[in-house]
Amino acid sequence: MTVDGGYQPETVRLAKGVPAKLVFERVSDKGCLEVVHSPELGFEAELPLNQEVSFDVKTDQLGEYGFACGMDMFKGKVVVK
Ligand SMILES: [Cu+2]
Repeated sequence: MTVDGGYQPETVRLAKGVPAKLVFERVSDKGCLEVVHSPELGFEAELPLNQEVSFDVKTDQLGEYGFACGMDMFKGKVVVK
């Protein structure tokens, strides 16, 4: 997804049981989105400008899993269904 003053899209829908990967690319220094983290999905990383950073996502359990910037101001979520 694109990180440009927020997450676009804010919601990502994934199919249960299908291996998936979230790819973030931060394209502007708007906001405070240098770090993305998700305790629920088990990742935390810096997002260098204009560089893709990806995380494998487990899809074996139905549910909604949030991710956010380092200060939890900007949020997005992954929906597994
Ligand atoms: Cu923030």
